[in-house]
Amino acid sequence: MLLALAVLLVAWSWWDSRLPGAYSAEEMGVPDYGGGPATHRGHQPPLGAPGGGDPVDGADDAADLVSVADLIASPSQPDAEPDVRVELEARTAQVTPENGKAFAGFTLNGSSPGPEIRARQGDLVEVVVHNVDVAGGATLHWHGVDVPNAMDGVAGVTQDAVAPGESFTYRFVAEDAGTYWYHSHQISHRQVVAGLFGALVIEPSTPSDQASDVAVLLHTYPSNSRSINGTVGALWHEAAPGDRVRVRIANTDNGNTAVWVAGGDFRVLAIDGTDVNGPTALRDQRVPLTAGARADLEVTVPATGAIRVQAPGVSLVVGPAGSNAPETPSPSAVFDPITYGTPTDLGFDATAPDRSFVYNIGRRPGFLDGRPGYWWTVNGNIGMAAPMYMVGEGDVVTMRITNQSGEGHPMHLHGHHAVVLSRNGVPATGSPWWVDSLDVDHGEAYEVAFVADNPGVWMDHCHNLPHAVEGLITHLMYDGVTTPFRMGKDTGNEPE
Ligand SMILES: [Cu+2]
Repeated sequence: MLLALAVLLVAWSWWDSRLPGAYSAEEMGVPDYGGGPATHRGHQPPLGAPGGGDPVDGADDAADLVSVADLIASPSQPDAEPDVRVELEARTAQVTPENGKAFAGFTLNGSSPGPEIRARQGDLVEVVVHNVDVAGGATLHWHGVDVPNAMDGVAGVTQDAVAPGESFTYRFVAEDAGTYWYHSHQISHRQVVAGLFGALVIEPSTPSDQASDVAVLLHTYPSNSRSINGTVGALWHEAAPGDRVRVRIANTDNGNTAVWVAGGDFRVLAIDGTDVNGPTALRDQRVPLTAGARADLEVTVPATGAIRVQAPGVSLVVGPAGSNAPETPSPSAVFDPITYGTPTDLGFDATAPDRSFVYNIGRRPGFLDGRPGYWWTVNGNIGMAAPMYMVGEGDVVTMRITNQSGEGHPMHLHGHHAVVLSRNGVPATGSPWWVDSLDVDHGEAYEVAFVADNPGVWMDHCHNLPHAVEGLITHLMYDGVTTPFRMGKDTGNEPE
């Protein structure tokens, strides 16, 4: 009898976990209002809850809904002339990193990484992606840039994957200076590692204190080639003795890495694209970089020789032509942003949130889309049973992220930057520590806060991309927003 019940329960779990061939991001997850008032959402009732619809008055008011496709840059001037315009051709290719081993992957304009895109703060940026022959389709996501939702590049949520022979035009205003990167958000667990990514730098509108700056992407290709801007080994950036140089570093891998500076002091000027307030000199510390994260380091070229910025297996030598700097092992001391720099105003009151969410990451056996496995959970639930975080525009939101899953997770919220309030109950005391990619280790608990100021449907997921495939995905859903796009095996859209 008990056995029969157990079998029935398992069978029901399996049945209930299966996804339809096409489904909307609006159907994903169980609405969580974070202690605030219920909000409207699109037409789709949650799966398993027929007749869901509008939680406020029980009816859908189509007239009140805004489509994610209409959440664009400069809606009043859709044809405004861009300041920066780039065309990118995505192709399937045999890729050989400089000094590295070949693999079957992808290129953008014939190379991986794709071209570095540079804009100045305030510029209207237009990027046209042409998919020449990437069979599964492709998109571009602007990692860390709080773009309008229609430009977020998430297949099946904010657009359809760009099929071979087709194009898509991204337009956004480069509002926040900083270091970012772009990558495909279609079948991303395969396309990003195999080459569909590049650097995006938004230069400040006011002149910077540094003599020059250089962007470097750390990446491990499928051939196990560990690279810096596509080169295995060391790169060199020319600078004169005494020059202060901003080295913009992005970790484009699925796993954590670290960077350090051999032979001199350095400062951490920015984290995840946001300048640190009052950065002080550091020495002999390694700076951890979780998946997707960026750090801008300021180094000063010595009077003789050069200075070397290192990461495991790769490095950047900064100095005059022909100069060199010794390699050093990774320092044992670890840079901690939670005490670094000087506090300053956040611009909002995080002590009086409109909504407070919890994002507890765990792991347990169960079914994800009918597949048995040992899946990631959010607040104890797998897949569609995980929460959908519901917000209204203007809400001040806090989120407590904990992890008891046995592994660390680089958590990435699209469309917003969150500020770290505390870690393991210890308040942040340094510069406001703004993140879009936050490493939450097993056993850790972070309290973060943000202002819901960018309407749309935004992924909030693990950027160890295979983990996203394994269900570590939720969405932040704004009041009154709807998406016409669909995911699932019948749609060609597979954002993870
Ligand atoms: Cu993860």
